Amino acid sequence: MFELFKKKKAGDREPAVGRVKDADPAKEAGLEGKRLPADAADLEKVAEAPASAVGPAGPAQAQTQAQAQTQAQTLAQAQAQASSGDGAASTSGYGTRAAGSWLSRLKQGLSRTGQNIGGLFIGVKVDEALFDELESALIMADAGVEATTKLLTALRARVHKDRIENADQVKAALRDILAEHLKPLEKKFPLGYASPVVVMIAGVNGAGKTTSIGKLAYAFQQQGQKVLLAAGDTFRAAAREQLIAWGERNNVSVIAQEGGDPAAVAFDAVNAGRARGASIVMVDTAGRLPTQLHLMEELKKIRRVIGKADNQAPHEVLLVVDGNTGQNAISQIRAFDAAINLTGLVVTKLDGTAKGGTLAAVAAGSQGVRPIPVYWIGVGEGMEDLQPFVAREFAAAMVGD
Ligand SMILES: Nc1nc2c(ncn2[C@@H]2O[C@H](COP(=O)(O)OP(=O)(O)O)[C@@H](O)[C@H]2O)c(=O)[nH]1
Ligand SMILES: [Mg+2]
Repeated sequence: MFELFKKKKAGDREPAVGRVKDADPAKEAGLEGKRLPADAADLEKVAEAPASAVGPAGPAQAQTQAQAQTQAQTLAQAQAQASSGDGAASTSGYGTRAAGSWLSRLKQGLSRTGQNIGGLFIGVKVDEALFDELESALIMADAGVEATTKLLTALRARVHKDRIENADQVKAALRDILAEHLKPLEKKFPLGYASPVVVMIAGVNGAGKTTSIGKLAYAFQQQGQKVLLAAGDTFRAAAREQLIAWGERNNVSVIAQEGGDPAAVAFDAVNAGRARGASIVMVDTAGRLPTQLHLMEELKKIRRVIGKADNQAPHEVLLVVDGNTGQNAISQIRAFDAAINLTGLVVTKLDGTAKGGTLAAVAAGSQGVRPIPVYWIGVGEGMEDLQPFVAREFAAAMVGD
């Protein structure tokens, strides 16, 4: 049984339940080649079905709604705070919010690393001891051996070539070298090249997948995109409710199913997206650890089944990584990449106590990781707290500038 939720204005949710044909990926083989307009037509019927088709909310459901409501309130507060931020207008194209406030949050978040690295250059001579301390500081910041070695080699060469004798200039050189090093991870998220662009989102529990999808729904709408969401985390009712709440806040539809198969939800969302002329469909998934092999298999299946609804899809496969994860992030990225072939990363919670060096490790291909682009960074819980990754800004925050 499928539910479709479309929120037009506050208090106007229209849940409806109907039967969707051939959407059970347990019959995965049977789905081959079926790109059914009939499916889409059924889904539209579903959307128009009377709300009375929904059973009364049980206690469990009532509870998850209460949780979603609390989250919505927290979010509204965060937004109210965010919108009172100051600074220059954003040049990111992600809304009109002041740029100063999110940049200062990134700096605040990386302040430990910023102080550890930036502090080394105060009132010292440029000598071997400085390079030694810098090496330790980069390792402490989770940059890993490969990136640290590469950065220091480049820095020594530049100090030598440019005959730098002043510690402040060494710091400036390090900032530039770090920015160049991170630059290959900087990539604008492409839009509009498929109808719809299908984006699958994965990651461990609590990384910030659902929140990031909510923020992205907002950002994409700001850019004139028509967004559809798929509640592929069918594992927890609260997760579905959370995505639906984000959908309501953004006035976008959410394809959801009570329990059941996440691949089926994803499949139907792609078809519904095509039928409704959505420009982008984002598929949420349940959190999982790379060591939970059966759950990694499930993720592969979701990817395969999305491909049956549209053989070019998913166009983007994103891993959401908590910026506080440290070195373990590398093994997460490697494992998810091996399973579902990632096209991009979203690094969240960089407003907290993240060290930041992990991105330098990714850029260096540390421990065999592929240098996968970082499309966005999360710097808070509010709607506008997801910003494109800019290597230069990130490098500046890491050296405490
Ligand atoms: N401070 C901060 N919190 C975040 C950020 N992104 C997500 N969160 C919070 O992290 C928690 C888990 O997020 P959620 O989206 O539910 O994670 P999921 O399990 O991966 O879907 C929530 O409390 C979010 O508000 C971020 O960039 N900064
Ligand atoms: Mg979630």
